[in-house]
Amino acid sequence: MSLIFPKRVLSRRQLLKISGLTGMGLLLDSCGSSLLSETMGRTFEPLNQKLQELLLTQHPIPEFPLSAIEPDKLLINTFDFSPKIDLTQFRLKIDGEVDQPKQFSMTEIQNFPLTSMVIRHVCVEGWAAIVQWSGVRLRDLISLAQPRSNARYVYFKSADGYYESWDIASALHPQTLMVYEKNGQPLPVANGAPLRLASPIKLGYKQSKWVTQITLVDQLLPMKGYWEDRGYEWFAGL
Ligand SMILES: Nc1nc2c(c(=O)[nH]1)N[C@H]1C(S)=C(S)[C@@H](COP(=O)(O)O)O[C@H]1N2
Ligand SMILES: [Mo]
Repeated sequence: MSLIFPKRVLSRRQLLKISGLTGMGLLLDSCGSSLLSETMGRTFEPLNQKLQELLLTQHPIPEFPLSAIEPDKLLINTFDFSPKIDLTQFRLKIDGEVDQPKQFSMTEIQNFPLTSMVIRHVCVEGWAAIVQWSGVRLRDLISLAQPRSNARYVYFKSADGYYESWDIASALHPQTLMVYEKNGQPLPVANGAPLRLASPIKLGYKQSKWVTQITLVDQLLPMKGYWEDRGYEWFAGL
């Protein structure tokens, strides 16, 4: 992993230098089903979170040119099944710690300004792909719902039973998008159509497909995410 993804290692190194955990801290990178990495994750996550939030809110992530797209490298990674979603019924709900809960149809979502980015998708299972994603900025959808000042985390519910939680700073990052196109084409169902998360600042498992509900909360619940609840790191920053 280190040789394949130098960018990720750099930001890890920076953190490890600051937290003085060189070596030990690298254990946090592993797929974490061991007791040790779970314990380490719990103990040091608040520190990581604070530093990473600072680092990432200040730096936009450089994007790739269209010519760098690797169409065949994005592998389908779905824990169970691809849900069938009826587009006429589909609504993206935004609720929780907001003053104006919202529901958007795909037509409404597609009427918001389109943002495109070419970024690297990185899966902890050891593969990566440069992909173009297009859709709307999550921050624009969230701001329409008028988030309350106590909103600190964001939960994403998916139609296949998957769930994820993010820190609010990462969710509001300008390159965190709800996307409905992949490499200039309508998003395939296997990749999360009608709507999925995409962001260059988080590992692949944070990027929920088939998102139907976005809930702002003031604290994390015992269920943090599908893979996190099976031992993977929660922040999962790149
Ligand atoms: N709803 C849902 N979202 C998901 C997953 C999933 O199983 N269900 N898998 C995650 C993982 S581990 C990765 S690497 C990416 C894979 O996205 P892709 O299948 O479009 O390549 O989706 C993420 N989002
Ligand atoms: Mo993944």
